[in-house]
Amino acid sequence: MNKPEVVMMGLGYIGLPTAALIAQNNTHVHGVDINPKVVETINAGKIHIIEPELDLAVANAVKGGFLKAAISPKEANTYLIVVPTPFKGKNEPDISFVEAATKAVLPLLKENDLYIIESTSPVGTTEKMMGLIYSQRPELEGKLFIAYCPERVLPGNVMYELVHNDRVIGGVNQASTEKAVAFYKRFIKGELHKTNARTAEMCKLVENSSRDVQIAFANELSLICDKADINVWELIALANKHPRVNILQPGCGVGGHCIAVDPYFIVAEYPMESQIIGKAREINNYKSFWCAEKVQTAKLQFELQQGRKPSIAIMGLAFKPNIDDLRESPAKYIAQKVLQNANNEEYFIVEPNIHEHKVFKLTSYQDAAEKADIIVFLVAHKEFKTLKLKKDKMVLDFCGVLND
Ligand code: SAJ
Repeated sequence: MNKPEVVMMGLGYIGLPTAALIAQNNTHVHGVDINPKVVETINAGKIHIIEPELDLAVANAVKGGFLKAAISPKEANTYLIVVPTPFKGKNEPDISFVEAATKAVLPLLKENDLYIIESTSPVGTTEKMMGLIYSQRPELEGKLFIAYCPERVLPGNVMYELVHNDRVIGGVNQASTEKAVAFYKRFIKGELHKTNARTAEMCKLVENSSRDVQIAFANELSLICDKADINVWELIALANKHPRVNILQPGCGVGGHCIAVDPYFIVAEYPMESQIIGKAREINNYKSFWCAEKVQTAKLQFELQQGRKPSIAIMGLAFKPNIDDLRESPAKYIAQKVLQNANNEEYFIVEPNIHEHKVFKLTSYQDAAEKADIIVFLVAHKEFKTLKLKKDKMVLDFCGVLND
């Protein structure tokens, strides 16, 4: 391949689709991942993650010679940092991957290069990385373009949203913002909104915190309604008939690698000020614990009433409906907790979007619903909506799958 124009540091859930999108536009991309297996898979034109339409985009990009993966970067004009930012210790953001990726490209940087961070990052990270770059390469001070541009795509709809979503782009100075906007304009149809790096960083955190807070409100209502003997799904549907009310749906907790994580980036930095954001995290975590406790209570109730142990179906393990992603999944947490409390009952674990799991023995949703005495709906997968449940079943619907 010719000298690449773009280096993509990180070929995960966001890096790989973004690399494929850029490459589709006949731009040479050198993708970097520390995992040699990932590199090998991509260079074979295949993918290591599940995302609709990504397989074809990567296959075409590799076949056309516009995307090549490697374990280390090369000289280019634009460097994108798209690596994970997990948390460590007591919910403190860990930017060591961003730092490592920056250090890896540092020796390759030259005047007029564009360096962009897309990874979700605590406020101030872009300025911090700028400090790191200029401390090692003082001759480049003021001669690079440095910006932050968070991704906003929804897993399951990434290839569409990457192109069509609006983006927020914040440079460390005006020239950097303009340069980054010009870069994204080549690939993105959504509007590109200009700001500074700190605002762009906070914007990403706020978007996901806002959703977390709204879901916490719905989850709090579900706890109240359980005590008040009111159907929370009906209640929310009715309240949402008001022209200015739009309550989200309660569930068995909040999962995934974004919404359940990003609010901590604000709380860790501004603990005194972020009361609602912190409390929302607590409520959403508590909701999963509460669901597991409810299963325990139902088990005991069944045993008291029927004089025998129930069989129990746990319906769904994914972190949200109709996907196969089990990472940070509240449903998986609840299944584990319920199994830890098992006392010789029979369990059927169901996840229609995966064929096998190394911990859970999976049962088909039809069999589980047919055989179990207690049916616990954790995820509103579309398959579950087709079930015709017998009248004698004890049903715990934590995700409103029966209320659609
Ligand atoms: N959930 C509810 N009730 C709802 C909606 C969602 O309980 O009414 C739960 C889901 O079941 C799931 C969790 O919330 O466990 C998160 O699901 P999600 O669909 O809200 O979001 P994610 O994590 O798949 O993707 C989010 C998106 N952010 C926003 O909608 C603000 C996406 O646009 C981001 O790009 C992504 O996080 C990210 O990477 O940050």
